[in-house]
Amino acid sequence: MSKASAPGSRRRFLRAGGSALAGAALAPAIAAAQNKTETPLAGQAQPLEVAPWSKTPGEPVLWQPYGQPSSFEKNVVRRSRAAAPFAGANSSMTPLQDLHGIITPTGLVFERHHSGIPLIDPERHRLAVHGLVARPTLFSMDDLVRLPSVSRIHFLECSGNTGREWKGPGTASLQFSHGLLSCCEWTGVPLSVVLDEVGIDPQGAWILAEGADAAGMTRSIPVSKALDDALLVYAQNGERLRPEHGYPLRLFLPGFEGNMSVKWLRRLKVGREPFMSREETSKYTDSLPDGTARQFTFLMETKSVITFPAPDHRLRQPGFYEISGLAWTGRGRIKRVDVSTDGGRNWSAAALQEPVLDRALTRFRLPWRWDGAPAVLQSRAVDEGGYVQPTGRQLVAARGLESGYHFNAIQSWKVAADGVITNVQV
Ligand SMILES: Nc1nc2c(c(=O)[nH]1)N[C@H]1C(S)=C(S)[C@@H](COP(=O)(O)O)O[C@H]1N2
Ligand SMILES: [Mo]
Repeated sequence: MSKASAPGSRRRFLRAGGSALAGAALAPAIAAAQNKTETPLAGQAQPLEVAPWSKTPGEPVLWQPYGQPSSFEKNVVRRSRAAAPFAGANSSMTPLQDLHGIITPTGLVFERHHSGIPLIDPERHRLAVHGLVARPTLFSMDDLVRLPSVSRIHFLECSGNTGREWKGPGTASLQFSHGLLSCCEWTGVPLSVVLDEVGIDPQGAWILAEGADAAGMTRSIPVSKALDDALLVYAQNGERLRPEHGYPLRLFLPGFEGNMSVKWLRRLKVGREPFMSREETSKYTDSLPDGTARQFTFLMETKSVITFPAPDHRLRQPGFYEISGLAWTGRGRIKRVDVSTDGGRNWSAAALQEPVLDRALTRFRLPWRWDGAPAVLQSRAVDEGGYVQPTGRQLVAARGLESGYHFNAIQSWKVAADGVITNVQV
């Protein structure tokens, strides 16, 4: 046996391990422990308790044929603002405060439905492609899944995300302020492949996409986007779409507002002009102070938010914390994220977790020692084109207070001396 198992060696082993692992934060405590025989740290060298779950065999294989999180994680769930007139026309939010890395687990992906979740039989589902095409075609799911496919990791954000922050802090939690946001691996057929199959007329400039839900949601998509990187998606994070995300087929437009990624897709009609549907005239336009509105604001702008610490957390004591958050842009890749702990006076560049993907969430991190004094935490994303995430004041100066969509301002979280965190505007 090795030296580590010799009598009396356990404490030396722990000390060595402790010293090797300790950063500057732990070094003084370890030095103190090494100088005394009985200290709180030396107490940690007592034999491990043998817990009840170590004494009997555990649950059998196939305990849960479809795996579920630990019951100790039962608070990590989507949440919804209640009190919509019809529960089907509502949304639920992703618990960003509890997530790690960049992929959103499918069961925690936010939902936005205009008329509930249709339960569609994939055998009976058809996609009609017609209008200015040489060969109008009805595709079955089997027809589509046979075609050449791709998988891409992209964020999906509702353009109404953070809409309540236009007029100052509107929500008391990260989940409710920024939770209409997710990032998944999407698998499907490039729309360009299907348009090639049907022979799109050179006069075609716009495509109407229609959902099979009771809302019959429709949006006009520029043909340039359709031929570039639009996907007809049937799988998400490795499995077929869930009903709430468009099973069996949805459109997916990387970097564009979530509303255009029409779920339960049943029809694509090619035309010369945009179709001026409800969702691109009375809704999903941005009212300006002079009474006009911006229309067809497809791109989701460069944005970021600190996900830890956030109002959904409370800091128990001063000391070391890792500030962590997410940045994303419909324009391409994130180049830099700056973090401030003093309300924007000083900024430090955060570390970006690789891989930094095109139009995906990017995780950033910055070590922080909280001294126990009030602090205001902010993050500011810069994309590869040099666009800098604006302040709320800059955004309001440019667009006024009538808009509900496309609010991408810097978010401020205030940490009070008691560790309580609130949403503030500075
Ligand atoms: N057919 C249809 N497609 C739809 C919607 C809808 O209600 N019906 N909601 C849209 C909106 S507003 C958003 S933000 C996204 C949400 O996608 P998710 O529920 O998969 O997160 O789907 C879009 N596609
Ligand atoms: Mo949306």
